[in-house]
Amino acid sequence: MKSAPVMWMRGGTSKGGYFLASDLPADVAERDAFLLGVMGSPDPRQIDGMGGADPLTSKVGVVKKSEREGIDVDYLFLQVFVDQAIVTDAQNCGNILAGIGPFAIERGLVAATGDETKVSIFMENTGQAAVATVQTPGGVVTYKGDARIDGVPGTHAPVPLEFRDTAGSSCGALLPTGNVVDVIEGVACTLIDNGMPCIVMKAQDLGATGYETREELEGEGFAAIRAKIESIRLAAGPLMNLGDVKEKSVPKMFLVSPPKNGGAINTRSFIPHRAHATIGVLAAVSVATASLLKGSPANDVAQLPEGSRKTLSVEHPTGEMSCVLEVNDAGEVTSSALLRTARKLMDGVVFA
Ligand code: NQM
Repeated sequence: MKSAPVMWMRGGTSKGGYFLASDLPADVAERDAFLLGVMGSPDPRQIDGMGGADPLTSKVGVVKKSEREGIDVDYLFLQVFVDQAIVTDAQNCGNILAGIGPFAIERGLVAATGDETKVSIFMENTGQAAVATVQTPGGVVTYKGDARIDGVPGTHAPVPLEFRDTAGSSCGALLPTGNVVDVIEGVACTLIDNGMPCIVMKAQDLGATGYETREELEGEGFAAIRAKIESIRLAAGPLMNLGDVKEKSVPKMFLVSPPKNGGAINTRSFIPHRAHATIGVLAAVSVATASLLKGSPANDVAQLPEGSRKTLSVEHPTGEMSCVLEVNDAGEVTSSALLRTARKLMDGVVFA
């Protein structure tokens, strides 16, 4: 297979190819070989493909009409590595998720229901559901609007996303080791999964400030800290029920510090080797959840609002992401909601 219909979209602060499952080879090896060719991987510049030489722009959403009760479409996320010949479904992606509702309506998998259309999406990577609300004035998807998210210039139509029961999405439990804190290589870590497997550590415990720019995090001056972070990640993978994570894009690694701009917590993340320009969606939910756990490194630096419905502004290198968390009497997060936007960039045929 050398070509396939595709829509290229920005979803949140990520970008990638959106395919109908029926337009890709059913054989996984064949599909992955095709997608590597589409993105131009492996190559740090992805010069011979559509990828943007960044894991955040080397992403794929595969969509089909769902046969599940109460669900409109099934969404499989695939991360195409930039400089290695790896395509993995071992992680989900909440940013690419933001484009799934509009794509499903545009491709006729879901009918618009008025000025707004709710699309329920089964996330195949983690076996959980999300609901996206898409602006469809006059029954047609619009990408134009007044919503602004940090990390994306301008304003666009809002795509609110709601999640339920994301705890243990990939690790089987919110805290896969049963502990709020595990000390790995002398560093206090929270190993947590509320939609995305994450390891949350205090920046200062690694000798960082936590306020570095993406360039500083990826620069020579940070190499020793990056090596330490990777060795913690490799040790933690099996403890999180993820097995050997050497060739996996999870767990994501977080350095947290006190908020600087009136938010709840400040973050810098590695996903897991490149530094994130902003923050992942489900990763933000997981870190926000960690900040609620008494005795955790995140709790130690966080400024938390009161109440059972908490809006936690998670600061990141280029702004913040507000997570609305519903918390039950036991202090557990039962649902989360975030605002994203998305935009159709092109619709056509891609060649591998
Ligand atoms: O955590 C990047 C992104 C993500 C993932 C990554 C994401 C999420 O910003 O739900 O959105 O962690 O690889 O697209």
